[in-house]
Amino acid sequence: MSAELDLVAIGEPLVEFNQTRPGEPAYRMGFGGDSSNCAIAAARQGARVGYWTALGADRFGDAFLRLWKSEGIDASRVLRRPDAPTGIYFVTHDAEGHHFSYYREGSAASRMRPGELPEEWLASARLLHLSGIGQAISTSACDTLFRAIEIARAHGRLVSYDPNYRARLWPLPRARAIVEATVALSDIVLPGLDDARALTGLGDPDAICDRWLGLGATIVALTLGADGCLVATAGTRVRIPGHRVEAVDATGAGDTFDGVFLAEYLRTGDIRRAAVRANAAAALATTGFGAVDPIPRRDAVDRFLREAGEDA
Ligand code: KDG
Repeated sequence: MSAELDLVAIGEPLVEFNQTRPGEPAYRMGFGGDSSNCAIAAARQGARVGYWTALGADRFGDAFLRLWKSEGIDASRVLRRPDAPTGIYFVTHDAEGHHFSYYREGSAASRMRPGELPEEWLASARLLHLSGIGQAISTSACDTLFRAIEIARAHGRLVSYDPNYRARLWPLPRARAIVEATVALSDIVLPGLDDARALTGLGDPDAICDRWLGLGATIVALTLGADGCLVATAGTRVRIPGHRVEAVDATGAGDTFDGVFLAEYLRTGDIRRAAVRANAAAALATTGFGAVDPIPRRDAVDRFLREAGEDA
């Protein structure tokens, strides 16, 4: 079967209400959900992207379908449920950073089941992307994502995984066990440093990469916040320093890194180029509020890199 899509992502999209100023009771509506953010970031780089989930048969679900259509993302297999809502979350900001409050229990996506997966459509993509959040929202969602991995691997497709640890969604021992099992089935692992530290109990970025490469991943692309990223394979270490930007909201920056890294890696097969672009895009994503609006397009990343004197 020839690949029709570069990448498909699976998970839970959530409508976002992002506080406009710390301490003020005003929230701006937008879109979020790590796997959807990643899909949009890849599409904005020019990749052919698909997204699969289940949405409520509600207005927020309609809004997501309009969003993906406007981004050129194939959402043709997304399910709608009349008996369960699309999930939402609020982001509040204070001196310690940003904080999430979720309203997602029993959501349409959390009720996904393995038998609902569009198997042929999934198998037609070069790469499957999923995250630890998608696994944490329910047992049936976790089973569905493992089944999706099985399908992708059976068709010789790549699997990428962002562990995206959310302590409020599942206990650490369970998260550790599931994340380790998933890393062992993944080609590309894209963790953030804080999550990776919590999940491995290790502090040093190189040691974290060694641990996850040792489990079976081929590429570990570890984001280091303002310090950039470290990308590791069995024989290589690529370190890209962070960019100084006027950061106002880090929501979705890691997802942007994932989508841009994957799009560029699938386009060129070059982990350094992928890391340079993803690192720049993630920095740009922190300069605006919300998860989706500030995700940069290809030309914005080109311009930013030119101005920074970097070539990618
Ligand atoms: O990375 C940003 C995401 O965390 C946000 O969009 C919400 O995916 C989300 C989640 O489930 O926490």
